[in-house]
Amino acid sequence: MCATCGCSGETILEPHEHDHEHQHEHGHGHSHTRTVTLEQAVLARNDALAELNRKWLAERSILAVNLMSSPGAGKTTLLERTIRELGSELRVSVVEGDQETVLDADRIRATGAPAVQINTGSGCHLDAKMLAGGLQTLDPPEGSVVLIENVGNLVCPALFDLGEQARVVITSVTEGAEKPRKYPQMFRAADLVLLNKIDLLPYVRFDIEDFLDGARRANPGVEVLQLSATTGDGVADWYGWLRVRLP
Ligand SMILES: Nc1nc2c(ncn2[C@@H]2O[C@H](COP(=O)(O)OP(=O)(O)O)[C@@H](O)[C@H]2O)c(=O)[nH]1
Ligand SMILES: [Mg+2]
Repeated sequence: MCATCGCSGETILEPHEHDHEHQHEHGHGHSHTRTVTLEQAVLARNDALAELNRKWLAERSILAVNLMSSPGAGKTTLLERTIRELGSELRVSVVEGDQETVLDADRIRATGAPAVQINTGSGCHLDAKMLAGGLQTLDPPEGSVVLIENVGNLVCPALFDLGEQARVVITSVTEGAEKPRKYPQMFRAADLVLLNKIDLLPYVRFDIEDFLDGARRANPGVEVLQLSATTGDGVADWYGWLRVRLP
């Protein structure tokens, strides 16, 4: 269950009887107290599993990076290019999250990298338990890099720690410059912001200064890199960012 929107990716906890204390029922048949208690419990359980993932990754000196964006921002395209261009230098494997289909995992495998697809059904984000399952299947080698493509969604994935070392948010210029102001949680959680599809800047209205201002209001000092996953402009800086984090 998603603690933000209540979508049922997986219900992992039943509320206990004592959660009913201090409840006041609303016309729509649930209480806010109970909802908050359940949300906190879901997130606490996730955080505990995320810590296990972090330990597992650290023991194997594996760098795991969680890529988050709205659908279509260019996550898979950037992963494809990254693997093609860095594949001889880094051992990369990929965990793909989508509600349905294995399309993105197929795209990644076509580059030669191992990939596992996780389908979340009605769920809107990956969680730590899903990543643990993905890591078991992939069995990434020591000293390698695991790139995690989260479910396309600028809201819920921000809440769920996977045990990754770094979080990257990708926004594309076709989405509008105000997105960091509208979805500040996602930007607040980011270690790096990538502004993708800069090749389209001549064709869309996008105020880069406004975007940068919004990103920095959400997350002062956050690094922002501008690139195009299709033309390759600016990707060298992204590769540099990855290289300095290698185990
Ligand atoms: N013009 C342009 N199109 C891009 C760029 N990156 C991705 N796309 C296109 O955007 C669409 C969605 O890309 P995809 O990688 O599947 O996005 P995802 O849903 O975030 O994985 C595809 O048609 C890509 O070709 C880019 O830098 N420039
Ligand atoms: Mg994708």
